[in-house]
Amino acid sequence: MKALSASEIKNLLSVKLENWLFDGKYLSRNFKFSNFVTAFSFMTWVAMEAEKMDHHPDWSNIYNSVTIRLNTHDANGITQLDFDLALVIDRIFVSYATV
Ligand code: H2B
Repeated sequence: MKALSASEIKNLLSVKLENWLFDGKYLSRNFKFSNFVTAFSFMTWVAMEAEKMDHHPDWSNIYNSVTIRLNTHDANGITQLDFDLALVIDRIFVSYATV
């Protein structure tokens, strides 16, 4: 999997992932929930999808807040896999917001 260039990353972000930031190393987004259990449930769902994709997030959780950072360690950069996983994560988050 080939690492994408900074301009490719910015372009893909602006088209598909407006809520994600690129800091030069990671795609990142923060997610807020009503409480810890809901946040952790979201993480569980993301974990199962990440495992299926064999592509895993770097993340942290404080109470109702989950911060996710994506990159591809094997390629030492951002690849299409990170965009694929970010879209899956966004879809999961949207469904949480409407439950
Ligand atoms: N996740 C992420 N984020 N980056 C990787 O390079 C990566 C991964 N590599 N999950 C996978 C697992 C690799 O180690 C296995 C062997 O496919």
